[in-house]
Amino acid sequence: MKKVRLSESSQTDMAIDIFKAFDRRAFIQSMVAIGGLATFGANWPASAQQARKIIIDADPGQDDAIAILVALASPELSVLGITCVAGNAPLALTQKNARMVCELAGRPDILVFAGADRPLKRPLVTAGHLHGHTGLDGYTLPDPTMPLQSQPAVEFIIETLRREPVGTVTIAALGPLTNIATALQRAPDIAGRIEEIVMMGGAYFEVGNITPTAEFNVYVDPDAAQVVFASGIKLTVVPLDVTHQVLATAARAQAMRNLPGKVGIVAASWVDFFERFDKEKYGADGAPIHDPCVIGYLLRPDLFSGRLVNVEIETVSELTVGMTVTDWWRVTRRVPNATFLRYVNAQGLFDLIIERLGRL
Ligand SMILES: [Ca+2]
Repeated sequence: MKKVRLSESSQTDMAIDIFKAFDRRAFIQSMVAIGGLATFGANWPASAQQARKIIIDADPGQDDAIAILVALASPELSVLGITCVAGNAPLALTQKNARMVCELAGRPDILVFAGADRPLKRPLVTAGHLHGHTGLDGYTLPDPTMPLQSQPAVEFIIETLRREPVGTVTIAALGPLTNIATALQRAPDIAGRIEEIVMMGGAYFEVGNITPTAEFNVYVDPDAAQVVFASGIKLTVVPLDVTHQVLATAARAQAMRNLPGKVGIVAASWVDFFERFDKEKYGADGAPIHDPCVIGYLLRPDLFSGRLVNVEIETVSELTVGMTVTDWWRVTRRVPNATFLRYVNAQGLFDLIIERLGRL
């Protein structure tokens, strides 16, 4: 009997059709059957395991702030430190905002470090139009009293990775990759010690949100992104393709607001603040909640699916600088270097985010 072998592209077309036609369980079973998409469930549930050690590298930012809150509320994660970078707002604000968020979570013991105040090779571009003058507009929190660590962020990253056993520290990257790339350039030995980098950044099917082809975090420092994508480190990318499915609808924002305690009200106020811009921009029912998807992936990888593919960063073209050129259809022989996520169970993720915010 003659065997019919589906081409790669028809397999994936089938995947997408199936995704549209059936519920998520049927979709995943189909994916596993045809080998078209990988799903991730091996690390869950984590409650029975030792807490996973993470460094959060961030540029808070309202969505960074919610991500930090979810991480601090999650016993499956041990936050070794928060390293701040310029991005959504200048560094002086992002490091201050990170400390305000830790105090909101009742965790003034968290170590917060200041890192790069500008990209590797380019002038800083911020997103004040989205995040407001403070980077965290929407709810006025008291100025932090917990200290900023005197050690520079890059030194902390290097020292921590050299101190901890090989393969036991994950980096959750929520902003431009300047700190991480600088650490890798200064101490190449740490590349082999990082368990995984899970980053919010890039876009392929959803194209760009700061230029027609570029997502903000990669656009701000494409040279740093290039260093990270070429590092050989296990890399998981949470692109706009995923985050644009995770919308803070009115009902979800209300669920945050209904939580007992202050944290839910603050988080809902942040969502309200940037929602007005995003609603106008995308015409969707609610703003995408980008950075919490990274923490959500660390907690519940089974909610996501994607593909191990090659991703290259455009650093030269004026037209498309910062583009994550993703070989989704595997039309080149370039070596796969990143797991590029594509689908998420958005309601499952939101249920998790709200449940965790409710613990604070
Ligand atoms: Ca961010």
